[in-house]
Amino acid sequence: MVVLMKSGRARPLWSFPAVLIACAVLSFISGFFFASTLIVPDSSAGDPHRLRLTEMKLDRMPALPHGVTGEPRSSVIPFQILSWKPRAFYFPNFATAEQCEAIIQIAKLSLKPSTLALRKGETAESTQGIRTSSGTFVSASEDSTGTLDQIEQKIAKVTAIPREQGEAFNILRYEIGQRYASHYDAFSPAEYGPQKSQRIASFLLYLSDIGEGGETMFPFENGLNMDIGYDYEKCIGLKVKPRRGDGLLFYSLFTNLTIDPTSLHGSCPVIRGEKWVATKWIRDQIQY
Ligand SMILES: O=C(O)CCC(=O)C(=O)O
Repeated sequence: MVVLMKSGRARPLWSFPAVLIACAVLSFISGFFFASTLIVPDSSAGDPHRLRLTEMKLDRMPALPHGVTGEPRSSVIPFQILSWKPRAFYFPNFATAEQCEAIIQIAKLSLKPSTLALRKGETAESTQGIRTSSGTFVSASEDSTGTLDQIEQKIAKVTAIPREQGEAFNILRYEIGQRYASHYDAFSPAEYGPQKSQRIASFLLYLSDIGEGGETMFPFENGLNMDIGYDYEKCIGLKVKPRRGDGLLFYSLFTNLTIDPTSLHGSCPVIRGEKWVATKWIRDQIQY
C-alpha cells in the first residue's frame, strides 16, 4: 500500500523492515498452529493434559503400513539427553501419579532388605552398608492391575530393546539415611566370574518426589573424578533429583559391548522424605 504525500511523491505505508517483521510473526503463528494440529493426545485413559506430556500420538501424520509387531501410528515420548558419557536420558512424566502409586502399593506387600551381587571373595558381612534400601522384585505378569505391563511396554519402546530382555522390576524404598554406594550394573567377568548374559542398560522410574537427597549420581560423568581416588560413597558428579513419574535411562555398555566406566552410579543418602524407585535392568539376551 502507498500514501500520496503533499509533495505528490508516493511513500510506502509500511517500511521494508516492518514488512519483514510482520511476515516473520505471521509465519511463526501459522507454523505453531499447524504443528499443534498434528499432535493429538492419547485419549485412551485418564487426564488428557497429563497424557499429552507422557506420550503424544501424531494422528494426522500419514500412517505407514507396519509389520505384525509394529504400531499403526507415529508417537512422541519427550526426553532430554542428560549426558553422552555415560549415555543417559531423562523422560519427564513417563508414568502417571496413579501408575506410580499402584506400583508402590504392590511393592509394599513384599519389601525386604536389598541385597548385592557379590564379587569373588566378598560376603554379605564385608559389603554391609553399601546398599541399605529395602526392595522387592515384581514381574509385569504378577501385577494384576496391568500397570507394570504398560510401563514395561513403554520402556521397550524408548530403549528399542524387546521387553523379554528385561529382568523383573526391582522396586526400592529408601528411608532417611539410606543409600546405594556407587557401583556398576554390568558385571565384569574379571570380578564376578563368567556371565551367562550381561546388563546393557538400566531404566529407573521414580515413583515418589523427594524432600532432600536421594539423587541418582554419576560420579564419573564426562570422565570427571576418575583420578581422585574416589571412595564410592561421596555424592558427587552429575546428580539427578527424583521426581514422581519421571524416568532415567542409562547404558552400562558401549556399543562394542564393553563396560562404559562412566556408567558408575549410585543413590545419594535420603536426607528428607522417602524415595521410591522401580529399576528395570535390561540384558543382552532374553530372560527366561
Ligand atoms: O536408586 C537409585 O537412584 C539408583 C538405583 C541403582 O543404582 C540400581 O538399582 O542399580
